[in-house]
Amino acid sequence: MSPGVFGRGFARLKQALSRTRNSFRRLLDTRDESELEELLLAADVGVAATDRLVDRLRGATDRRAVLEEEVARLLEPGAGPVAAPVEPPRVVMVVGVNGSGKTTTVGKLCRLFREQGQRVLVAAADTYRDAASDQLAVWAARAGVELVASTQGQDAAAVAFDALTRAKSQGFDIALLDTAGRLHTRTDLMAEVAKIRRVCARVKPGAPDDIWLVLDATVGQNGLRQARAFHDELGLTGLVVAKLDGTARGGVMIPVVQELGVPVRYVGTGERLEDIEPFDARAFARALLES
Ligand SMILES: Nc1nc2c(ncn2[C@@H]2O[C@H](COP(=O)(O)OP(=O)(O)OP(=O)(O)O)[C@@H](O)[C@H]2O)c(=O)[nH]1
Ligand SMILES: [Mg+2]
Repeated sequence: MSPGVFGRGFARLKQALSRTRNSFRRLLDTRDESELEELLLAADVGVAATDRLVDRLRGATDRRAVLEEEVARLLEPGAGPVAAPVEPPRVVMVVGVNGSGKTTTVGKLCRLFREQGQRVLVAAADTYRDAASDQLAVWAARAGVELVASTQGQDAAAVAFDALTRAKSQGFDIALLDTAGRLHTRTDLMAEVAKIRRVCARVKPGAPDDIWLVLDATVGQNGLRQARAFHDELGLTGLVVAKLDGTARGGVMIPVVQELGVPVRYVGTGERLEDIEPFDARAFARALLES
């Protein structure tokens, strides 16, 4: 297949996936099923997907093609950046554990949406960490979008309320909310993020339109636990998988998609503003398995 089929982002995706690809391509070297199981579990694809993949590989002749097809099918349900159209402003809340890549991802999304011609407002609803608002301000400036700043210790829900009110009255197309990192095991912090969500609905019924979890691809199996906790509390509408570059654990989203039904919307492939790709399950599977 020609390299252009999946567009310009494909080469970058492939580059970012190089370590994960090494671990997936090892699956092609063995027909020993217990070894296959071990390799798949080590790649963090989860028990259910491991069973399914081992099953499909049994007796397959073109093993690479079979694996590619199966990985694409596992990741395909609901995948991609496109979500149902909504009344503007589209409100997107970005959540996740500490250091997963939320603020960086929000910055990248600002640029992406702006390049699509959308008017973007971004809000610093992380009021925990020192200088969180300043960090976001740097990204907002790079992306060329407007910012609702905050100060440490301010009520994050109030920041969200102000931002959405402004986005609505000034005709923004999209409002992005960066939130504080929180451990999924801390019920008080999970309650706080649920409060931010409730406040959004007071400004715009049904908001947030999207709640995306930024999942750090390097965390492995713990990713499913994190995603489940956030999903139970908030009802996630998508995942952004950050830090795909430099990890061999890029299979981490498979159990999340399979077991929680939360689709992947974007992947982060580096630390720069432009290092983000809309997720395409077929391109991902191809990038993962082609030599
Ligand atoms: N290599 C790589 N690094 C990333 C990516 N996304 C984020 N990072 C790095 O991850 C680190 C944390 O990023 P932040 O965006 O500050 O993470 P955060 O989730 O906002 O952190 P808190 O707000 O403290 O919870 C930074 O060093 C980023 O450069 C990515 O896709 N690839
Ligand atoms: Mg942050």
